[in-house]
Amino acid sequence: MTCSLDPVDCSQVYASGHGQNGVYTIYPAGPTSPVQVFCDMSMDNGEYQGKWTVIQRRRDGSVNFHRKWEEYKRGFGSAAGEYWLGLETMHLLTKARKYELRVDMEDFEGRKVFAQYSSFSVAPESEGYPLTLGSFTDGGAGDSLTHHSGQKFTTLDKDQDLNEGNCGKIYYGGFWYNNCHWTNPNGIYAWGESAYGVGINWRTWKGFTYSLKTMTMKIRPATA
Ligand SMILES: [Ca+2]
Repeated sequence: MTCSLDPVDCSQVYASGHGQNGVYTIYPAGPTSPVQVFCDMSMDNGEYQGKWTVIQRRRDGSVNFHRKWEEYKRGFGSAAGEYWLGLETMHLLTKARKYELRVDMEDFEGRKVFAQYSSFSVAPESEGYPLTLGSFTDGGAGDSLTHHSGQKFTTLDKDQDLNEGNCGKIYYGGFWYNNCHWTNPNGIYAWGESAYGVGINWRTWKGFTYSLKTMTMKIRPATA
């Protein structure tokens, strides 16, 4: 049996014989730089697809996401729970091959929806780690992320947004803020109804005063 010694993402972890959802080690920057991730190995309609590498996950408020640039660059949290994979790893992955993005979300009444994008890439730090998204497919959530495509990343200590203030300070997160947001995946975990714009918002589904129960951003190699 052959094994992929240094899988760069969950699709390669799966190809090397691991079919269970869980935490695995990937090596997007080479064998000396292991990164822990959560792999979503679930099937789509029973067909083989590339498996999902989770790049961001909120689900219980256990991790503080109001952090500085260096931490958003390197990643933080726990791959078994809430975490941010890190902008540098996202850049390395999406530089090497084409990925698509899916954002899964759930409210406190148990409703689940998603939004999917045909491509997802993050350019180098020297350019501000800007986000580029492909075309949108609706899974009931509506499109709140295209508004952020083309934007650089902003944290409380690095303002690269289009607002006269710092969106990361105003809305307590780090993100590809515009002026400022339609979605705030890295905002405050606020258990439902919450102050305007500061929670884990997705404008086109629950608006700016509802913080979602769960949100997961995950990528896989694009097939088209
Ligand atoms: Ca600004």
